[in-house]
Amino acid sequence: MLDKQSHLPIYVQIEERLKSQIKSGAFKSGDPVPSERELSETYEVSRMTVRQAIMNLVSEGLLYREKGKGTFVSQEKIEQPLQGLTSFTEDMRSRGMQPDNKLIGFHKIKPDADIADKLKLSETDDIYRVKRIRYADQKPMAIETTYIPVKLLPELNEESVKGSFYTYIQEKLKLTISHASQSIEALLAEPEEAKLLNIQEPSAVLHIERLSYLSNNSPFEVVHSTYRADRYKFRSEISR
Ligand code: 16G
Repeated sequence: MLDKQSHLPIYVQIEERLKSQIKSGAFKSGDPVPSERELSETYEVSRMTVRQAIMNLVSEGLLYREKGKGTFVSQEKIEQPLQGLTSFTEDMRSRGMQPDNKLIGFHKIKPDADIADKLKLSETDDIYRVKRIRYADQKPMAIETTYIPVKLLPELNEESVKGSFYTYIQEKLKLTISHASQSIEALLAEPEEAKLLNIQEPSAVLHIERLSYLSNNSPFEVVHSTYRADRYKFRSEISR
């Protein structure tokens, strides 16, 4: 039962109960949680109090609502370490998930000033712009637009990016990927992104920009990625 004398508000205690039931596996992802009426009867509290707890868990991403159907337990987020320069394919395989790719754009274009600067090119040089949807276990996770200098990887073609781009660089071209810098920012999904990622609007997404280098210090990719914020969280180890 809940502790009505506690300094912890009742709705927070209900949140804690539901969280521990999710953690223990009593409620699994995709399971419906009991209705507001059932919860208010179980805990002998008002429906308003229960609603507050549910709303907080929905905004934390632990639960999601489906119109006319009810409230369900979300899938656990993929926790991505911020150390290590890994590829999407490697990341998904190391979690026992099946990576997949849908190539939705492959063009040779001229870079804008920002991309030219990052790739150490002039605006008259050519770059490839590769747009892919990345899937894990058949679910869309991210949209990636990769800008690659043509003079560095002249033979790149659609086949080279239908599988793992990093495998192509390392195994086919025998080049060494060495380091990268990366930034992450929270945005709202654009309508087209929401459609491709199969998420509702408005939804938060994580926008990541990565600039990666080969071991000879040549920048070989600028990548703009849009990750589903309901499926991803990033972790870094820090010390002092
Ligand atoms: C990751 C990288 C991306 C890289 C891709 C290669 C981030 C934010 N981005 O998605 O920069 O191009 O992996 O993946 O992590 P692939 O080898 O599976 O094609």
